[in-house]
Amino acid sequence: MMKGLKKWRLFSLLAVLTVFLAGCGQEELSTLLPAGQVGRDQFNLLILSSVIMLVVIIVVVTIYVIALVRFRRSKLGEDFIPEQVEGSHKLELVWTVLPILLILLLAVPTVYYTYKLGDVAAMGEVDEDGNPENLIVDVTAKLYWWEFEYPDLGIVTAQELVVPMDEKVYFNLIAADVKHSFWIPAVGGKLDTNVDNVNKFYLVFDKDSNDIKNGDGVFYGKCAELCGPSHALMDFKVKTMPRPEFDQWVTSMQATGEKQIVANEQGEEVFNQSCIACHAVSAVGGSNEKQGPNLATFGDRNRVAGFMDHDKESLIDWIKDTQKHKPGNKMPSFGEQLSDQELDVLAEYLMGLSVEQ
Ligand code: HEC
Ligand SMILES: [Cu+2]
Repeated sequence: MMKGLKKWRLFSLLAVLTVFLAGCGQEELSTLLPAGQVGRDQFNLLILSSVIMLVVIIVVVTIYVIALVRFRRSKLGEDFIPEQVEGSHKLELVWTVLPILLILLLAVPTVYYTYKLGDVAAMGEVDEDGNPENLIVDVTAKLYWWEFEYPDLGIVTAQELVVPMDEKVYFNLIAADVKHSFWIPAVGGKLDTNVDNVNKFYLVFDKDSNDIKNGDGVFYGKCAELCGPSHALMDFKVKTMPRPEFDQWVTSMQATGEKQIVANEQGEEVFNQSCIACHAVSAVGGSNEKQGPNLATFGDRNRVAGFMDHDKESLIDWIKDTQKHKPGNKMPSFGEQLSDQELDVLAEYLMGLSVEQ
């Protein structure tokens, strides 16, 4: 009977663990599968500190259990007085020096990497021709979406960060309204985006996001600072690609400043009436001019509003009732203003905003 019960307990423990651990190790969003040098450095620190803590726990628990078992009153009798060790030099030395060593072992690499990963000295460097050596992205976090501006390339995008692989990409992080936090679990972070000061750091992306099997070809980014009712939906996506492909993407983004191919002219008309006040459809020009995200490459995105499926139905759903999907967000719902036919052509038009072939 006892044996059966024990087996059953073990089984349920394993079952629960399976559910928990199933959440780990997904390439597109796991710190445990780092996809860049920064992520790897952070991961190694994590392992180092976990191992040290584990050793301490094991040693302490072992001593504790030995003491419990060996010095039971029932075993040694009421009058037993154990050996008195007060003032023992040997013991005092052990429990002073060992923790100091452990803390040094933790502190030295932690401080080293904190400075290394925060080193943005190379950020503004230019080559002989005066061209910037490194890619810089200005990130602005807003309730509840992300804007990515490439100041040296003259383009801006939203919700989807596109970066070249195998080089340092430098970030200027700022928030427009309240405090948010920029985090790409598989690649590195997180760093707060504050309202009144710019935080800087760099990341390295060394895996092609195209090769991620179940992540739709993107890494997942998150807001990691509770910022309001839709905080949990404040996601963004990261596309990484080889340098030549990235350069191509930049060129086509820059071309959205000129006349674009319009997939649905009626849709464009509706857009120009109801939406253009808050949304730009050209990636060229500064940020912060409009209240809503830049929609220049909306057709190439992987999500609507950062988290909904990227298809026509979800898009129409979003425009009709934005507040149902993302409570508290700054876009009004249009379900009452626009007819089904208008919504349909509008969605057709937006899905056609594409620079990828
Ligand atoms: C008052 C300003 C405002 C108006 C008008 C407005 N929007 Fe928005 N829109 C926003 C804001 C702000 C967001 C970001 C919402 C969020 O994700 O928190 C947004 C998000 C979106 C998104 C999701 C963007 C993405 O990158 O996934 C789409 C699509 C969109 N709007 C389409 C429209 C359409 C179509 C209209 C016209 C019918 C419209 N918007 C009118 C402010 C506006
Ligand atoms: Cu948040």
